[in-house]
Amino acid sequence: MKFTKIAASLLLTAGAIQSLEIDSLLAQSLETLDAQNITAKRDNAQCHLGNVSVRREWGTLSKAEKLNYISAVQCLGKKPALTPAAIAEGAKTRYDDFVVTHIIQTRTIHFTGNFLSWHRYFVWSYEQALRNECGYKGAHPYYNWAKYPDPRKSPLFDGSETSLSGDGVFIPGRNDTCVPTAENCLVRLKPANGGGCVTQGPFKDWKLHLGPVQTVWPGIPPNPQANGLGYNPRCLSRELSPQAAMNASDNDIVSLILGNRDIKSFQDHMQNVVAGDLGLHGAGHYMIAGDANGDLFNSPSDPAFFMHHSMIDLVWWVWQTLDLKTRQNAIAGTITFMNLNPSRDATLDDILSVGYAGPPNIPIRNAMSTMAGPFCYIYL
Ligand SMILES: *[C@@H]1O[C@H](CO)[C@@H](O)[C@H](O)[C@H]1NC(C)=O
Ligand SMILES: *[C@@H]1O[C@H](CO)[C@@H](O)[C@H](O)[C@H]1NC(C)=O
Ligand SMILES: *[C@@H]1O[C@H](CO)[C@@H](O)[C@H](O)[C@H]1NC(C)=O
Ligand SMILES: *[C@@H]1O[C@H](CO)[C@@H](O)[C@H](O)[C@H]1NC(C)=O
Ligand SMILES: [Cu+2]
Repeated sequence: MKFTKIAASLLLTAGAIQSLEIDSLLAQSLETLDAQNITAKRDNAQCHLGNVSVRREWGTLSKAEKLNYISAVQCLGKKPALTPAAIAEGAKTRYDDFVVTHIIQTRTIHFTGNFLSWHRYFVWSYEQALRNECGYKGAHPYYNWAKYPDPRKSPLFDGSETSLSGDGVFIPGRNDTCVPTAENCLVRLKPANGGGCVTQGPFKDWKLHLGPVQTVWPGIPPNPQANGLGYNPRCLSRELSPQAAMNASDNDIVSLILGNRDIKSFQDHMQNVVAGDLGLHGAGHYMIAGDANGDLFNSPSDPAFFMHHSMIDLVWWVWQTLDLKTRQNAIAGTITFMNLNPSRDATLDDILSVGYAGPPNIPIRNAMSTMAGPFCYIYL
């Protein structure tokens, strides 16, 4: 009962624009876990609802919690990289270790059987670095797209001192952005009010060091290396887009969760861009856009990446929890991007690696429950 009550009270104080169906599903997931009093074996200990760490929506964090998170991210952006220059010349900071890992593995972690589990492990690894190396005290927050039809008005992107900075400066006279590519324009995004460098808020001086690899954003100087791992310092650009946010509405989230009973259709609908619809994964990236979020490879260069991917993980967690028996260990898909180079199916024994980002390799099997393996967290 404990968590259901907390959830109910948070929903009332979260500044939500309306009561969302996804919040009811979230509360239902907590109720399920509570009713079963799930106790999972972790690597060295036990995880149960009495001591699980609780990830919350950015808008529900206190000012002190937000500032603590922001300064921890900036701290990672100042510590030296662990990645050797021989692997990535452009890796200058501890933060860059995460970007490099994502760039190197892009073709084997998207549109693959490990997409959800790899990104779960990636966000957790980042959370551990923030906590263990940079003094962050909380659980990793998330950004619930559906709460903010206009991302520019969200507490995460309002440009204030408690945001991850807001929109980029407005660049007039631009073309529409075609997704996924100009040649295959399935979704046409109109220019909004940004497009250029972020010049205000805590991340106004944030620098991208790596990439681009395949950004849809125009006018970005190419990386000195074709693999995007060379040093290419430049500003963080963004274009917060209410149009893209339309494809991550409450209805989109709930339809995905309730309308897809097997993992293959669930993960495909989450990632696939189809005519007129970015899908939840694409919508979350393109509502932030700019150089980084317009680049499948280099997207973690923008710290907002981790807020979006926590929400992706939340959606998977809710989907799993609605039918733990059949969904906890459900896996589908192969080990290559869209299976374009045909390959075998992924299995629970395949290895997840985050490289120099830190934590050891684990089998996918250990990343299927957020309360087992190395993890001990839930969402509220
Ligand atoms: C839930 O499980 C934990 C750990 O096993 C135990 O300490 C606690 O008493 C249980 N709570 C209820 C309500 O059964
Ligand atoms: C949770 O509590 C159990 C005892 O019930 C303890 O063994 C374990 O270390 C705790 N786990 C965490 C993550 O604090
Ligand atoms: C807009 O697109 C056209 C056609 O591809 C191109 O020639 C032009 O340079 C683009 N304009 C800008 C501002 O990017
Ligand atoms: C996706 O967004 C477009 C606007 O770009 C909108 O017309 C369309 O209805 C949306 N589709 C879904 C499924 O949300
Ligand atoms: Cu990714």
